[in-house]
Amino acid sequence: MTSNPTPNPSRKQPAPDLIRGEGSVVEINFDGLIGPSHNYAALSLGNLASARHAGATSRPRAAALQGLAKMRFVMGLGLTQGFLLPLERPDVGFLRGMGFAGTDDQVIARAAAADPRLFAIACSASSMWTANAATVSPAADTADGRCHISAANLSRMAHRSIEHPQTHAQLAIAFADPAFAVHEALPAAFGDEGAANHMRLCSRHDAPGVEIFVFGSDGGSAAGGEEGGRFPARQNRRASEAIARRHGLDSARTVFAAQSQTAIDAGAFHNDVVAVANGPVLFAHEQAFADPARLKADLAAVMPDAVVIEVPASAVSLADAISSYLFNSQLLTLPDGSMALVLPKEAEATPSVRAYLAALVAGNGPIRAAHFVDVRESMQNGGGPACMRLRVVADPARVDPRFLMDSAKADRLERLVETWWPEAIGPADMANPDLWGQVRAARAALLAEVGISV
Ligand code: SUG
Repeated sequence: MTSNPTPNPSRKQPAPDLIRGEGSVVEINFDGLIGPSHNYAALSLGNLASARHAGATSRPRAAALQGLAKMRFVMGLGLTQGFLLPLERPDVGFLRGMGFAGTDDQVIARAAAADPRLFAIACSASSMWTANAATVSPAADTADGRCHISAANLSRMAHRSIEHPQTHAQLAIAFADPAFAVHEALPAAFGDEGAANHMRLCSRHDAPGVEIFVFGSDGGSAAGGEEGGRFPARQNRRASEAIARRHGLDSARTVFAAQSQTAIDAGAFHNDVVAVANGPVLFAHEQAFADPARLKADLAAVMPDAVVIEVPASAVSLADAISSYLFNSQLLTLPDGSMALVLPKEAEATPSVRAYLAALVAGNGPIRAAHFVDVRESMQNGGGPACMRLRVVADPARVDPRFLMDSAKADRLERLVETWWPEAIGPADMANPDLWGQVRAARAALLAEVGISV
């Protein structure tokens, strides 16, 4: 873990026309609408929930409705909600690149018959976890006063590495306004998993913050302790540094911290499985970071009013934290200024976590409430509430409104999901051409409903 106290000499004042007046800039949570191909193919090494559900039957319709219910819940707290669309699945362009030819239907049928594992990669609905879509640096942190958004290459897992071209295309539409700068993914040699390994502390969302980049290995070299653990480290230090540079961050307010190998080996494949930040609060497990004392000292130096809530292993073991997804929660500032956690129901069902949370919200700290939501279908693939959202601090008026949610749109999307999404996908269904026809028709109906072609 390091922080570089040298100020960035190229730092300029934010362009005033790009930063809107106080109050119009808010945190918007962009959730991934869960796609009709949601299934349990166990494609993610090191993700224990995904491995545990290998070959289970998924319920895409229930999954998407759970996701929409979570969005409604967050809107009900008085917050602004957005969404991103599921990607084209099966990814016919990817399969063509892998040498399958013919009409789209032929490409799909040939790939399914020739290589079921490769076909599963092309079918994954993994873009639902939008915390991995991109890294976002709000305008208040950047040299040019724009909100910078870098698509993540997700290069460590094959099924995720094919997401970024379509994700970037979507981000470029949603954030086409000059208030934003949308960047392509970094080269694949430098693994980047987006906001799942990035945290931001600030006094308020629209004020300059401290951005914390958490990495698992250096990247870009076979030497130097690369991939020495039980499970792969997905985020590279060099990728994090590149993102900080291209976003024009002030190096005096940027911190790089190593994940602990213990956490990675216990199944914390992303930092957001063991830590979450919001406003001045960092809520983390004591075993999340390689050098927690150094991180705390770095934060204290750059942000004296930072509040670190460190959960000791004696209260919640790393294993309980990871299986319950205590930290993979949305830590939100509500309109009244208080903070609330939106957690998965699995956290409530874990006795050590339930007891910890009861004491936490009863205490005098900044976190005043804990709410539990049912996102079981996503959880079974290792994605909790925090994985399901990408936070963008911006004026909603600058965002393409087609990507913003309201309750009438949520109603329409629920009807659409009930009509088009497959009810279940079991392992035997994967090779069925009818299923893939249904999945493609479902996405087409969604694009028509929201009026986006991407
Ligand atoms: O990359 N699961 C995702 C879960 C991502 C969670 N995101 C965050 N922690 N921010 C992953 O491991 C499972 C898909 C499968 O196995 O078929 C999957 O990709």
